[in-house]
Amino acid sequence: MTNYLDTLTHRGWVKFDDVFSTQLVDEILDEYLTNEHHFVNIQKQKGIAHLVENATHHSFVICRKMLTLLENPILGKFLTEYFNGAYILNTMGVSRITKVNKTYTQNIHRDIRSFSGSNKLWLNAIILLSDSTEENGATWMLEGSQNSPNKPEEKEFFDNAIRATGKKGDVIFFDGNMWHAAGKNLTETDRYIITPFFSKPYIKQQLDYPRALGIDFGKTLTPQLAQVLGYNAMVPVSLEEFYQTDENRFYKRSQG
Ligand SMILES: O=C(O)CCC(=O)C(=O)O
Repeated sequence: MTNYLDTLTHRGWVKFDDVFSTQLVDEILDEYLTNEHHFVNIQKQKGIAHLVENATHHSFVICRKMLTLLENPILGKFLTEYFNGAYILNTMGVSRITKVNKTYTQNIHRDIRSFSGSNKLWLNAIILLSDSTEENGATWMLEGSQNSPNKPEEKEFFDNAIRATGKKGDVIFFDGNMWHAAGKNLTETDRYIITPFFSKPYIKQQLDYPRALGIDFGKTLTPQLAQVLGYNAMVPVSLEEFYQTDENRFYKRSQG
């Protein structure tokens, strides 16, 4: 793992090849496409569908097969080493890059709102559900930009950024401070990715996963998956929930 961590530190990103089988990835994409309308309906009801076209968030709340992706032992070991201990899932969504319309991730951006410098608070991942090439939208990444709080100018970005290409089933990790953008898709075939973003347990999740999935659901999970989904880092909502013996605490001591 040391080599992967070194690459991440020096380049700002690193790729793990062939982590997930084509069969698993295809099953996950099928389940997603069958259920995408649930997300789009809510986006439409709230009047924001045009802002988030081709992107859905917290997709595994409905598409449960996706949870398998969070149980991979190699990625788990890497994440534990990166965070030097406990970590949780902060957010996770699916995005599509098409030839015909724009996805907001194609804008130059970074996903952590407050620059955190070398503090290891947040790590982005991209799981490739499609082969990702320069022609179909592979991510532009400006190596080194993870060390700077300032957004680069468009010219500086596109003159110097590299393309993080890969194959279906590969996983790319990159520093949450890195400025990046999805590319354009010049092909007729849509490109799909899943983006789990991980953080230290004391950073608020973008959706309260333990309550969204249910406390009883947590009891059916492996300890590792329950940890990643935040079941050990919950915030109590009453004094009764707050005053607890150690083993029953909502936010466990192990969470940093
Ligand atoms: O599609 C990509 O390659 C980039 C995705 C991205 O930038 C994001 O989800 O924040």
